[in-house]
Amino acid sequence: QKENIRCLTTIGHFGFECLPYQLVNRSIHQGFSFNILCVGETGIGKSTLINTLFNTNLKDKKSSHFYSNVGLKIQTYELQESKVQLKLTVVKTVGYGDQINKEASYQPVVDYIDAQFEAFLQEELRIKRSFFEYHDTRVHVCLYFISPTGHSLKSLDLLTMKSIDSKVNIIPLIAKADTISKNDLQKFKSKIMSELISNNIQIYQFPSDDETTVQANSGVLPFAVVGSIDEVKVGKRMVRGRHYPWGVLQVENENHCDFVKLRDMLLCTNMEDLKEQTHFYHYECYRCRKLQKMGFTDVGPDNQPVSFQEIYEAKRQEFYDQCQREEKQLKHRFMQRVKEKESTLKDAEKELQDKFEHLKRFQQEEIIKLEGERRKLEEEIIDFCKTKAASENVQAQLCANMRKDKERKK
Ligand SMILES: Nc1nc2c(ncn2[C@@H]2O[C@H](COP(=O)(O)OP(=O)(O)OP(=O)(O)O)[C@@H](O)[C@H]2O)c(=O)[nH]1
Ligand SMILES: [Mg+2]
Repeated sequence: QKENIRCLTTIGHFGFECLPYQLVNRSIHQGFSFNILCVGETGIGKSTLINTLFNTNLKDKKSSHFYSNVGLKIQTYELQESKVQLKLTVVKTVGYGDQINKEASYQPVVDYIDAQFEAFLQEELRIKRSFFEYHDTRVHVCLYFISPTGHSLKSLDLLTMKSIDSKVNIIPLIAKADTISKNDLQKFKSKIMSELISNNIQIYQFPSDDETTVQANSGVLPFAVVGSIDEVKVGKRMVRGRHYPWGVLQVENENHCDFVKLRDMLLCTNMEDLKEQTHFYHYECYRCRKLQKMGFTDVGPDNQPVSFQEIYEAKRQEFYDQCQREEKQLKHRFMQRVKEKESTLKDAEKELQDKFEHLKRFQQEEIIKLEGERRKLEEEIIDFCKTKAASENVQAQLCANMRKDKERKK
């Protein structure tokens, strides 16, 4: 009887087993975004590596070695691989390590990372949010290019990594790894790792829930990479590599360098984890610090949970009280200054009054003195006139007498 039952095999999926497909379809429709920060000295191979990673030629000019400060070059590209669209933002340092005084070299990098967190926080706090249109520029990964010196990390490397390790997922790379021999490379790798550990620098930790990835990546850090988008002929195949007089270095050959491991880890296996770490760990830390600085907290002084509204109202009251206090202080200070001004003005007025009285007295004395002198002068004039009149009389008398004498003589 059983043999007669017709078995049907289902074509397609039914029920909630379709949920993952919904996510896949929606993600493909929306597209993905990924933001990479490349920190490394001028000419260390940043642009070449990014081109190699995304198998494209993202045109980029070479930087000069003569910038007085470190800057950042930000470029956004729309890439597509089969049906998947990727909005890629690449931020590269310009002039990094070229200054004599390297003290402030890491600051622009720190400021850029913080500014992207701040922009996202501001978007989050807006009343009308537009997360679908918002271009999230938070840095998902920092590729730190280490010079292939074969010795140890430079102090600038340690300083920069230390100041950004709590803000971004750092993946250390040994750039231009084709310039170091295989033996030296292994020693260099262990030296770098021990220096990172002794300086307590946190680098990106691969997710530990996937055993195969953990095993594949163990002992590989820092990735020793070589970049090139040039095609070179090896046997009958064309491969991407660098052609030297003594042979060809194949970029995608795992025996030659760690490029494939880096690409797999960055783009195939851990891109989502890097984004999650950025959002749930680094951004969360920034947000927490920022909100705490603004006075927000989850629990009150009595260790009881407090709501956002309660904090807001308490803050508003605190602000109002502070305003009142400041207004009172200002008024008090103003009154004090008015009093001070009044008393100085009164002093000045008194001084002026005294001066005026003094001058008045002096003037009156002068008037009296002058009056006396005038009277004296008038008396003198009268006396003079009298004397003059008397002398004129005498003179006239004398003239008359002389005339009489003359006439008598005739
Ligand atoms: N040997 C070797 N040379 C490389 C490698 N990657 C890049 N180069 C060469 O190094 C030079 C500089 O490479 P870029 O990719 O322009 O370096 P960059 O860091 O982007 O330089 P700026 O943007 O000017 O700071 C070029 O001549 C590259 O061909 C590498 O892995 N090994
Ligand atoms: Mg470049």
